[in-house]
Formats: sequence, C-alpha cells, structure tokens
Amino acid sequence: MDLDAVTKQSALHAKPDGLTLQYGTAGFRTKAEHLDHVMFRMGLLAVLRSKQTKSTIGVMVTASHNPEEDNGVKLVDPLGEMLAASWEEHATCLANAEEQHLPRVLVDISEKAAVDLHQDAFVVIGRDTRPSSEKLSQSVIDGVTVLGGQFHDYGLLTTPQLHYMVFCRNSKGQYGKATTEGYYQKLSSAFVELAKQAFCSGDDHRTLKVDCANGIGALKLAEMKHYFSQGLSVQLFNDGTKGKLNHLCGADFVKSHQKPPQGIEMKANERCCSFDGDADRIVYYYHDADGQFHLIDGDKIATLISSFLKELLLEIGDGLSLGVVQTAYANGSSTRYLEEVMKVPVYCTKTGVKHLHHKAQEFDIGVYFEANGHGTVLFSKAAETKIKQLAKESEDEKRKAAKMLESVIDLFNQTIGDAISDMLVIEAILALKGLTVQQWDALYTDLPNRQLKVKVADRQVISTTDAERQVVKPPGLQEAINDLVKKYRLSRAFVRPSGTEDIVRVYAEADSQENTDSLAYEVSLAVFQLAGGIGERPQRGF
Ligand code: NG1
Ligand code: ZN
Repeated sequence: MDLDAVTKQSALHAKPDGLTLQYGTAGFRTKAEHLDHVMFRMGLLAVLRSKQTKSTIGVMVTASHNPEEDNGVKLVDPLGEMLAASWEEHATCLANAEEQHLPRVLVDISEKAAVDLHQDAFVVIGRDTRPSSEKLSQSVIDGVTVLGGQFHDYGLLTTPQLHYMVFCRNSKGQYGKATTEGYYQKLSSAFVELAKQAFCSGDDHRTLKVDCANGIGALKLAEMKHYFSQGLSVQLFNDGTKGKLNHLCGADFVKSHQKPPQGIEMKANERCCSFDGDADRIVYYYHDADGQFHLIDGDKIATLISSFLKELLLEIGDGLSLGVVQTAYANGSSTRYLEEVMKVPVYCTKTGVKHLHHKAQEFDIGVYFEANGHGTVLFSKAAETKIKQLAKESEDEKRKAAKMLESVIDLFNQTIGDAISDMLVIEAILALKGLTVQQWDALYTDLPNRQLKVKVADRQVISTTDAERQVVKPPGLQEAINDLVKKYRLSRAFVRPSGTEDIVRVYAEADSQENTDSLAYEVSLAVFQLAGGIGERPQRGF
C-alpha cells in the first residue's frame, strides 16, 4: 500500500470535521454533499475486500427510495450478497477516521482481516440516476486506483444488476454473462420459456403499467422490454423525463401512503406496479370499479409465489423443503394465510434484507419478502441439481413441473431482491394460473395497518428482541405497548429504531383503520414519553 499516495489523494476528498456515519442496513446514506470522502474510502475498502476474498467486489452508488438530494454507497460481496457483518465494522471505522488517522486505519483493517496485500484487486461500480451519483462514483474510482486496484465502471445500473454482475464475474460466467445484455437475455428467455405454456392456451396479450419512480428502472426497462415483448408489454410512467426521483411516486411512496403514485393513468381493474429509485423493490396495485385503491404488497407477492412453487413441488414430489421468511412488518393476515391455509412454514427475522436472505438460505427453496416489496427466492445448489435432473429424466407431468421450476430458478435474481425479475415472475405466474389482479388480491384481506415515525434524542435507547417484536429497553415501554394492544381486536404493535433514518418506527395493526390509527398514535405517544421524544408531540389523526 502506498500510504503517502493515499494521504495525498485523500486530501482531495477530505472528511468534513465532526461528521460520523454508520454503515447501516443499506450501507451509508445521507445528503449527497457529505459523501465525497465516504465514496473515496469505500473505493479503498473495496480493494482490500477484493484482495482478501480474491474475488471481484461491487460498489453501488445509490440512496434507493430516499429523496433525490440524498445519496449512499454499499459494497457487494463476491456471491452478489450484502457485505459481511465484520466488514461493515471496518467500513464504519474507515468512513469515520480523521484524515491523519486514515493510513493507520487502513493498516489495521488489513491486519485484522489478514488481507494479502500482494493479491490483485478488481472492483465493479454502478450508480443510479441521481445528479450527484456520477461525481461520487468518480470518487470511488479514485479510491480504487490509488490502492492499485483494477476496476470496471458500468455507469448507470439498477442495484440488482450490479449484484448480478458481481456474481457473474465470480462464477466465471456460470451464473450468466456479466453485461446488461447478458442480464436482459437471461431473465427474458426464462420468462418467455415459462410464460409460453400459458400463452399457447390462447390467452390474450398482457400489458402492465409500471411506475418507475423517475429512476434507473425506467432506463433499464426501456432497454429490456424488447427482449420479452412476446410475453408482456410494459407501459412506463414516471420515467424520469419530467418528475423528480421518488417524489410522490415509486414503491416506497405507494406502500407508505397506501395510495397510487402521481403521474400514472389508472383505469378500473388494471394491473399496475411501482419500482423504487434503484429498482430493488416492487409493489402492485389497482383501482376497483368503485374507485377504491387496493395495494398488493411484498407479503401478497410472497404468497402468490410460494403457492405457485408449492404446487410445482407437490408435482415433482421430491421432498424439497419450502420456507417463507418475513419481518415483523408482514401483515398478520399474510402470516396466518401462509401458515394455516397454505401450510407453509413461516419465519420472522429482523428488518433488513441480509437477515431475511440468511434465513432463506436454510431451505431448499427459500422465499423471502419484506412487506415493502423487497425480496426474491433462493434455491439451494442441491435443489437446483435435483430439479435440473428431473427436468431431463422424469416422466411427463413431473418433467413439465421440473422444467417450469428450472425457468423460475433462472428468472429470479438470486443475489438480492430485483423489481424487474420479480415483476417477470409475477406476470408469468398470473398468466399461467389465469389469475386477474383482483383474484390475486382476494387470496386474503390485509388487516388495516399504520406505520409512524417518532423523533427521539437518541434512538439507540431502544433495544429490541424476538426479531424486533419486543422492546427490552427502556424499561416500561413494552408493558405500555402490551396494555395498549389489549384495548383492540386482532391487534399487534411494535417499535424499533430505524437502521436508515434518525427516527423510531412504530407499527400497528388492528380490526379497523380507525382502531389501527388510534393504536399507532397511542404507541407513538408512549415512545415519545418513555424513550426521550424531541420536537412536536405525536398528534392524533397525523
Ligand atoms: P429501516 O429504516 O431500518 O426501517 C428501511 C426499511 C427496510 C429496508 C431498509 C433498507 C421498512 C419498515 N424499513 O429500514 O425494510 O428496506 O430501509 O432500504 O420498510
Ligand atoms: Zn431500493
């Protein structure tokens, strides 16, 4: 390591005094103007991680569903997964080191992580469409090059595309070709293969309206749509030509406000979906004939997908295990439906995809989704081998099911939730099962639910257990929540410090929207009073 060169270059990406940031659930995230030094340093860290793993590492510049003025950065590990937890700590140390300590911190990390500094390093970089992203990704490149790393800058990519590129490169092309063309081809041909079984039965041509949150999803979907146009035609809205990124549109807006985005024309009973700003989340929705809005969130997506997979697994009868992983934010009705009607085992983990992802890896086939629409399906190597074998050797009905599962394996981006890949899977399943969006929605009825935010002086005063469903500290808060929950029917509530924003999140559900809103308000007040609320007290009726 040429530490003098690092010091010199770092001065061009100097850290503002007093700023400390945490590598959270989704990497570093804050106002774009505070991130230059973080980007440079993540370039440095990516080189060390690449040397240590002897693999290609990814760096993605994006702040996902957050406002256009924000930005963020996260590292992608060799198999296309989120950065390992021990390296999150290194990332935090490095990002927060004062200028003069930077060389020492780099040496410390290299020693602690037993990095072989003579190894070559290779880093791939992607970015979203934010105005700040281009310059910030250049700072990442400066960090990579000063430590002698090689790099490939993919420029504009969705987050899941960058994860795909990393995995392709480290699997020596076995997972696919590490180009956008390779990504489009892999997913589209799996989709067309799967969906054609429905279309030969004379189904009419399918169309879908997609709200792209004025983000990168619009550019990539516009490039990709020709590849799957035989099976599906997509109409893009909020494609970034006019509106602002994530402003009054996108998956996060639709899910949290429970209303349609601006900028999309919806007719009664038409299937619509929204991506978030970096296209790793998707939610569906429609207006019924009375103009009422219906949201189909990640929980209902997981339900549709797992019921389809369960049918195929019964068909091949090979005892492969199927499990669904959710977080505490999953609607109670979805959990009940999965467990009691579909008889599928359901597990709850802490918020954040990496927790869901790890749990899902315990099954032959693990379906995981956050209610906000982030999720995918993972197939174990053993399951994949078995399915491929059956697709070749078994008798007719079994073979057909195995072949469909084979397409499903190719169609899911198995590195991370991917709005484009999830959309194609959902569209294929709806076509195969002949389901309308209303029929899908009617699988079960969501319990009314409400999410609120409470500002407190220090959100770390709250600690939780039981996959964030119970508060341990501060004392008395869990008892207060229990008493409030008891007042309502079918009720549930929990609170947890956000991993991405400086707030405490409150979640409540109950038998009616009115009761849910009361419960959410009362719990917010309890948090405000017992956990050091600041600013305005929570208000009834928001
Ligand atoms: P936090 O801020 O920790 O609640 C949010 C989402 C997560 C996840 C991350 C990363 C909710 C309630 N939380 O985390 O599910 O998507 O952002 O983007 O939606
Ligand atoms: Zn996102």
